[in-house]
Amino acid sequence: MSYETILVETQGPVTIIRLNRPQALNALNSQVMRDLIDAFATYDADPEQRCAILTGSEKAFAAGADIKEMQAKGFSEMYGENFFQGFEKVTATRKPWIAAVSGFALGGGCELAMMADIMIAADSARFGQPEIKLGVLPGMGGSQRLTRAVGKSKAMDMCLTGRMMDAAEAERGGLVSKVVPAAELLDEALKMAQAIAGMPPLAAIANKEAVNATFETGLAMGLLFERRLFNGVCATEDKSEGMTAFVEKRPGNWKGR
Ligand code: CO8
Repeated sequence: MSYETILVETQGPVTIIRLNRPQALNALNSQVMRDLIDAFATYDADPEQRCAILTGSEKAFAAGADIKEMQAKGFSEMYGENFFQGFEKVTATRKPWIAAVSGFALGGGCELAMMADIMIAADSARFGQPEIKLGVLPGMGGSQRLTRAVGKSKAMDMCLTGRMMDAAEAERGGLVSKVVPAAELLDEALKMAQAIAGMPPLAAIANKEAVNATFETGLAMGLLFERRLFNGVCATEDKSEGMTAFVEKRPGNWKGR
């Protein structure tokens, strides 16, 4: 499948999606959104694919939503079209995916990266929510996801000053899981993706659902949800195989059921 604004390839069980609008530092417009929705849905539906990576170029993961597309839109157009609401479909991806960020991840770019299950940063990465400088505010979840990731004070600092955070600060703040040299970013992301792809697929989905429940529920409901998921995966063949393989001191042979 070929797309206008992204490149997609598979390496074994890993789907690699690369934002590809170099002329605009991968700014996100409606076409990018449509392409990403389709690519993530295709990944999610393919039983051979077990983990995905979303990445950009060395200079930019994505420098934000496309300002030129938004420039002339007032309230009526934004509200009427429910502009960019489709990005919620990307977050509905059930299988795991990693954002591998190099260079600028600003505004909607930072927000898109924060939709990922795991974020890995190149040492060149720069994160920011500079929307205030345009007279607006984050609109793709940044005020919520950044605050949950780094806490109120740093999120306020980022949103109110519009400054950029480098990769080291992003790691200290808990925004990214690790920082690697820029030249090794894709290799490191692939290593992680291959490790995830080697796990029992239903357990991967259940783990993702359980961690994400933290953001949707209180502790008591979250614990109950986790317990029910745990009980549920105990009905899978992969659970029997996983525990038997451990006892027999051999790797598991996953069936995905
Ligand atoms: N939108 C459109 N075009 C962009 C964007 C963008 N966000 N960012 C860069 N570009 C374009 C530039 O216009 C330029 O194009 P051209 O060559 O035609 O002039 C090209 O990319 C290269 O950019 P620069 O020349 O500016 O490159 P520099 O290396 O000098 O600077 C920066 C790089 C610092 C990243 C700079 O480009 C910049 O500040 N970009 C804008 C960053 C920004 O403000 N992002 C937030 C955008 S708003 C947003 O994301 C809101 C999300 C929520 C939407 C929700 C809707 C409901």
